[in-house]
Amino acid sequence: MALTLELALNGTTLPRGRYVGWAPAPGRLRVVDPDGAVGAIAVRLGSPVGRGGRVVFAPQRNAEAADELALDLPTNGAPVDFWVLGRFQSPSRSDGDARITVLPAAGATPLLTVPLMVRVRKDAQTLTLAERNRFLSALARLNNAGLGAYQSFRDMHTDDTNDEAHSRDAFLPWHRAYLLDLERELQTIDPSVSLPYWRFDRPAPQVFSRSFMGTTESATGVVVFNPSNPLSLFSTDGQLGIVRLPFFDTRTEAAANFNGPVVSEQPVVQSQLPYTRLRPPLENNPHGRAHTSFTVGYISQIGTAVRDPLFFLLHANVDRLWAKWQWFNQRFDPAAQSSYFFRARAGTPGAARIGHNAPDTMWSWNDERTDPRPPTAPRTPFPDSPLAAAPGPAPTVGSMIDYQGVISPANQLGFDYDDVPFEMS
Ligand SMILES: [Cu+2]
Repeated sequence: MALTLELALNGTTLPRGRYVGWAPAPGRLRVVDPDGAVGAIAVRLGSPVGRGGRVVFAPQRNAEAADELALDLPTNGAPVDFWVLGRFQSPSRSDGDARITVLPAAGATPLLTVPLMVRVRKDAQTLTLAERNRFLSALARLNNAGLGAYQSFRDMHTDDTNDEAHSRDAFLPWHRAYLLDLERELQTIDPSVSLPYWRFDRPAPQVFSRSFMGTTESATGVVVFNPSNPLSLFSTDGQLGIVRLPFFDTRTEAAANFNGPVVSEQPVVQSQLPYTRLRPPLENNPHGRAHTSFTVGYISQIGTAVRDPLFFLLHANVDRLWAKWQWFNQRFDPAAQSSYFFRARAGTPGAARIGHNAPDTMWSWNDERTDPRPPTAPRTPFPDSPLAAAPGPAPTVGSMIDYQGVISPANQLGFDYDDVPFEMS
């Protein structure tokens, strides 16, 4: 007989729930065996300083978070709820390298220790070798030398599906869902993986190396990998390899095309324009310019871009810019004109093309295959997550806006960027 406690994270006591980002995750603690104690047991939650991630705690979702939280646990087993948040700028480097300790009110010996991961999307240039290799292995397994589910991602981003995702307002929400779909697939393979982003407004020599996304060493643009790089068997459309010829020097320069370098991040993030006026310039430069900073190759054209997995690192940075703009300007309300171009359901007067209004579901997770939608729906349904109920099997455009659950906790999508905090309005 001993005092026994049980801690649940994200609604489960199983390891699959032990991942948090910057947004609050629900925690629940209860006494399983009081070992003869009666009434309530006073404990403190903490997260020890170590080499990895750290978390902070809040008694309510909208309360200030702190390094410690005192709780009174009823000995009758009634659960006590609290919230766990990754400590901003203290992300994990590996699975389970953060810890929640439950300490007695007095004393330093934990009654319970639970490992977890502060898992956020990071700058690809800053990944540890282990982080990089886990990402590459998961990506290569999703591709499975051309036989895996990666091909279904490639099949949903073509010239024929252009209208669903580009040149209109759902450009950002659609690609946010697309990235999250891929990331959830990668996390099914290895839950410690998150999608890294390529900061294309800075030199990223680590990213363009033979041991990461590969280098281009001739005018053919054929990408070269180390033989040990899992991506060396990367195949799409039944063809081995990637073609990518940069216009800029990948060792020393930010992305640039013949018109000059991509716009830097600050003016994008700090723009106070409403969403409808932010989206077109952002889609053009930096997004379009980053794509066309490769003069030859898959990534420079919409119809072939996803044949190069660098696409997802590029788009993670586009999505990060939007997320950072949302945080900087507090633009999380899908029903506000400043956050998104909210219109009536498609078919009613004044509505935009179907798939671009906030209440519309997005192809191809919605299984809609009749005109004006494309004739196939390769990614139906949207994958679920052990950490977030949203966005559900057929995400709407609007479901992508409040990704941290700032306005409504139920909207939380379960991802964060290393440099974009969670902040209540
Ligand atoms: Cu696209």
